[in-house]
Amino acid sequence: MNGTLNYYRDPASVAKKIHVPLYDEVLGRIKSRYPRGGRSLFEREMSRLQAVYDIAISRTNFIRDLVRLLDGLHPFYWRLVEIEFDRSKVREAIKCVSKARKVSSMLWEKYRFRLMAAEDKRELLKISSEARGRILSPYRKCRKSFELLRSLVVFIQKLPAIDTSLPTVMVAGAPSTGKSTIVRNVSRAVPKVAQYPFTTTTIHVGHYTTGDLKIQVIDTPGLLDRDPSEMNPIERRAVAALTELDGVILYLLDPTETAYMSLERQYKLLLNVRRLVPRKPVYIAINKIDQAQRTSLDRARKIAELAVEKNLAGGYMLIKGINPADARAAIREAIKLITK
Ligand SMILES: Nc1nc2c(ncn2[C@@H]2O[C@H](COP(=O)(O)OP(=O)(O)OP(=O)(O)O)[C@@H](O)[C@H]2O)c(=O)[nH]1
Ligand SMILES: [Mg+2]
Repeated sequence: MNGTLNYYRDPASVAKKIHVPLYDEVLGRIKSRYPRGGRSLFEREMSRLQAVYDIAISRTNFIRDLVRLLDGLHPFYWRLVEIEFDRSKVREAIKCVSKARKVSSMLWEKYRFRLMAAEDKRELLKISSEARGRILSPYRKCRKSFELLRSLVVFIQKLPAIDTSLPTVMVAGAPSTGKSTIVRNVSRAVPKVAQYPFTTTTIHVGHYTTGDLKIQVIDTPGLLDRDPSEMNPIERRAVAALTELDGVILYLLDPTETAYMSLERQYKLLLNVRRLVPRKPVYIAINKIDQAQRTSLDRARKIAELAVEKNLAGGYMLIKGINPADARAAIREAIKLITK
């Protein structure tokens, strides 16, 4: 957990210790551990019932760790979870398993006494068989819940580790503006770089140390200039980072002929980002200056100046992000907006 905020710093490592069995696996475990023969009929039936109950409970102990994990999940991670999972369904699934544990405990108490009070062999066998069925029944009803919770835990196991206490630069912009190139060039993170849009589909985290300052650098997927309600899951992951994490946004402008979006649309996108995060500092880097034509560069500069004038950005610079020194300089300039 993060000491000050009580959030898990690396939920993936916590989730890796949680195993969610499927209902059939719980059943399989019971069958393989089923006590057979030996002692008196009463003892045998009692120990069978006990095995059913004990295994069902011990196999679902994960629910406590999972609830604790979800309670300590930073809102950013919750946003990522909610892109893939319906939160109310997750809640229902947890309720289903928790309830099954409670109901089975009550039934176990009840049937233990009924077994003890059985008057003959036939009644004993009848009560015992009924008890096993009823103790397992609430778990069987959670079949889908087990599946959902398992995929949720597997999803959390893959979430990136974000340290909310570090000064953070979130690299954002339209597709193919060169975001991942910069993150690769300043850190050990290795997000894929390619010419096609939406190469990055999820959040990547790297670290860049300059002097005494350790900076967390976050690569986000490309954004399109459209309303959040129309965004695809890839864009929504970028928005999750921009809105939920503290830090400064390094907004890249691509002034080249081959840019995915015109400079006007990239400006419009900046306005959209501003609307999403009105108070977060933004620093603009006009990227790929090695490839841009003079006229486009002038236009990009005008746009950046307008953005600074309108308080949409705290400053701008021109870079070629493929050059590691330029990439580092952009991160250092951006972080100044929050560390000065
Ligand atoms: N000429 C030139 N090309 C660059 C520069 N920076 C990045 N590129 C190229 O631009 C293309 C896209 O780069 P990426 O880093 O994948 O861009 P991205 O913004 O992460 O793209 P998405 O993840 O798809 O949004 C790649 O072909 C890079 O090599 C630069 O400074 N100069
Ligand atoms: Mg990328």
